[in-house]
Amino acid sequence: MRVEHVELRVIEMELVEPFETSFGREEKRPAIIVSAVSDGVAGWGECVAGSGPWYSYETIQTAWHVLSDYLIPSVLEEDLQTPEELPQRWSRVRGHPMAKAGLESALWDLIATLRRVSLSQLLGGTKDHIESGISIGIQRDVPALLKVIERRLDQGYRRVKLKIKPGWDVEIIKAARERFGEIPLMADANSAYSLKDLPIFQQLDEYGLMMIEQPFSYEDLVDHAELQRQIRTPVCLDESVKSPEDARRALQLGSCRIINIKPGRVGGPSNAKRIHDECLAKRVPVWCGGMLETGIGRAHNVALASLPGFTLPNDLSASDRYYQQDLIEPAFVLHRDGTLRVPTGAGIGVEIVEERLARVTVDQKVYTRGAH
Ligand code: OSB
Ligand code: MG
Repeated sequence: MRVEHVELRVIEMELVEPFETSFGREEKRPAIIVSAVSDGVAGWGECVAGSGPWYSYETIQTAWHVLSDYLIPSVLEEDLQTPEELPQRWSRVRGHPMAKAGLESALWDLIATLRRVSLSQLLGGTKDHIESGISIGIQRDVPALLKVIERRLDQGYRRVKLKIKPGWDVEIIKAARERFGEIPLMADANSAYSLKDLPIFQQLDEYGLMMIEQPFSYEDLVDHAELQRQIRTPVCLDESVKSPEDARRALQLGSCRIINIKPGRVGGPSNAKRIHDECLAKRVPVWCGGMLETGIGRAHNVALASLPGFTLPNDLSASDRYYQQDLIEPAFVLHRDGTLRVPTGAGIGVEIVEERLARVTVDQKVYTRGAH
């Protein structure tokens, strides 16, 4: 495939409600939307780097730089057979998985569209709907949290994930259990604790959580393994798994029993699929995480989550949980059985509403073959 041009757009989307985690509170979600054109057909991707280096070191500006100066020139200069070549081709660029994933995902959509197959089919998906969970941020107080949980359960979400941080942990899990009984419940700490906090995890261990996500440092595998030896609740890694190699090391060390796969965090759909394949072979359950994506990134994640190893509910909620008006049509809606449909049209299978995209665009640049 010969890519003729690539376009980057920085957008800013207003969240329907602020989202607070142990690393901060966000009211707006910036993103870079990537489009790549070949034979007059466009493929679309989304780069999930943040406004600041909080979840990972990548930001909108670092991703823009790496895309503009290294990744885009490489796909404009050299034709490509399949996007699966890209992790190897880009291995000279150390790190920057979110920048890589933004462009690689646009190329997956482009190839699927050119071949007139759905992205789910191209990736090897086997499901026509995926289980939807909800990630609930830190709230003002416990009564406010219980109200949010109740509303989300009424809407049909199949699993509730509560963000925790020191001072907002055992008490809220206890309150949720007392109020809602044996609902599928889990906690996500976004690296807010260390092994010194073992007693907190021993208390949490009494509440039958499906898993505890990323309790310790974003760089750690060893202390997580120690924690997993000390508690029954499965540890799930998010931030600590940035590549297929990290996933292999984490499983070898026993650092977790479940992996949250986010294509942005692991360098793109090819690496995400590799981690899935290895986990499936080793019978390690996986699920697809989210980064408050617009419908473009969400459509990519839904296609990925249609692979057979995604056996746990995903952080893929309906469009209206994030944004008043999504950038795509049709929007993702939660069905009464708590699932999202996997689009069947070519590529990501949703239409980009360019007029809405234009309204949220704050910066834009086109890169053309031979022009740099
Ligand atoms: O840790 O999973 C996380 C959102 C932004 C950054 C990190 C995380 C999250 C979420 C939201 O939990 C998941 C979603 O997109 O629904
Ligand atoms: Mg997480």
